[in-house]
Amino acid sequence: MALCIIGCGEPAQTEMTLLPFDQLPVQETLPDPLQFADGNPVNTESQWHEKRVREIRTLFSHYMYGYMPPAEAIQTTIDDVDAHYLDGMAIKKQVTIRFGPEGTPPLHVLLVIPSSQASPSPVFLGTNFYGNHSVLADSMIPLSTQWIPERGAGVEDNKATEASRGTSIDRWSIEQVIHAGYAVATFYHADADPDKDDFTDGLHASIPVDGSVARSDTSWGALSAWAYAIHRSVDYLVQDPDIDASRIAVMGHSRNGKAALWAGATDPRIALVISNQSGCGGAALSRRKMGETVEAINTRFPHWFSRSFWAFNNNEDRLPLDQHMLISLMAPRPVLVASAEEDEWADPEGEFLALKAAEPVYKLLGYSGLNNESMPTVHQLVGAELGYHIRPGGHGVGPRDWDVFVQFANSHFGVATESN
Ligand code: GTR
Repeated sequence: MALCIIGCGEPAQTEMTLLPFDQLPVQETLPDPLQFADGNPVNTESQWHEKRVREIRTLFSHYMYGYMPPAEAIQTTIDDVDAHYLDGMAIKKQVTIRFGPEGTPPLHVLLVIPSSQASPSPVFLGTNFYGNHSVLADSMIPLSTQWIPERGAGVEDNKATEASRGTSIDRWSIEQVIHAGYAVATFYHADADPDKDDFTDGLHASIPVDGSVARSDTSWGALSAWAYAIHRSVDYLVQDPDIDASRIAVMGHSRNGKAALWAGATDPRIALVISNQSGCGGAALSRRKMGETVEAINTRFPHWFSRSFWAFNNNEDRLPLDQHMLISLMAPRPVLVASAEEDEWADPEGEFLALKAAEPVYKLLGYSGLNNESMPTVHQLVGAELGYHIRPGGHGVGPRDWDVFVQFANSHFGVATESN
């Protein structure tokens, strides 16, 4: 039996017993987020915030995503500012964020801010799949020099070429989002950890956890590295006078949606999270074993999670957690879970049911949560702090999804736009 180490650099304020895999009880029903590890009920808001949140974060760190190192102080350089961007509609900043021991790879954040805003702007922050140069067709955005998967458009020998500029424009729909009154901040997730099965590059190779950069059973996987880098970007955003530090939303699609949820669950400065088709390891319940299973994801992507998660292949019922508990860690902050009808791999119903099962935590804190008993039909955004939306079509993210993200964020951030 191991004693709990609280993840994410937080001071340990509680101790709980973390059983080895073979001593974990089989639980066919969902574990109760409102029950302490010792079996006692969580009855009050302060019990939730002061103790249960830490327990649940520890469970996810220990058995699933791996422990992140403590926050490292950041140094930033503004490399480029264009005050008349997008025909004067926006300001573009390219920011390099450095942290950690010498040799730690920096994050390159692309920030586009609406210039029409009189006050600091709310912002959508998130990791991108293929490099900042892919989200806008702009020759002033340097091509990423990181490893890029071959499936990316305009990628040759795992490197970006000029042909890859602007190939993910729709995924971020930056002009549309700027027009809605939001800034967009994004960085390529490979700055934090290239998406391949190794532990030899990215933050893993530079920032020790418990004194070592060697991979242990509970070391941080790629999703934790991406989430940690999102936190370091938040460190920058809260200091940028053009950004409203109280309205930072993190958005992620698919694997980046998994990272977005984990980042939001471990950083209360993130005011809102949007998970788009994040599926297994994101918003979808593992115990359903629908679409992508724990075994399937650990087989194809053994580097995303901690090694300790591999034991749950075909053993989902031994998990002392499930994804409703990840969502509940955001409470009472808003979370939108967005699914697509044909994206069965991401198990839309499992995503809805996880949201629903997080609701008792929101209710304990005095909020209404989802307020919807059954899955809505397509095109309806339902819920209060917990929002759910399903659209027709398959896996992907584009302008029509951003309409929904903006609608959800507007209702919580109080943004009025022409499109309202
Ligand atoms: C799939 C993977 C999913 C999802 C998706 C994506 O191959 O099985 O978990 O993350 O990739 O990121 O697009």
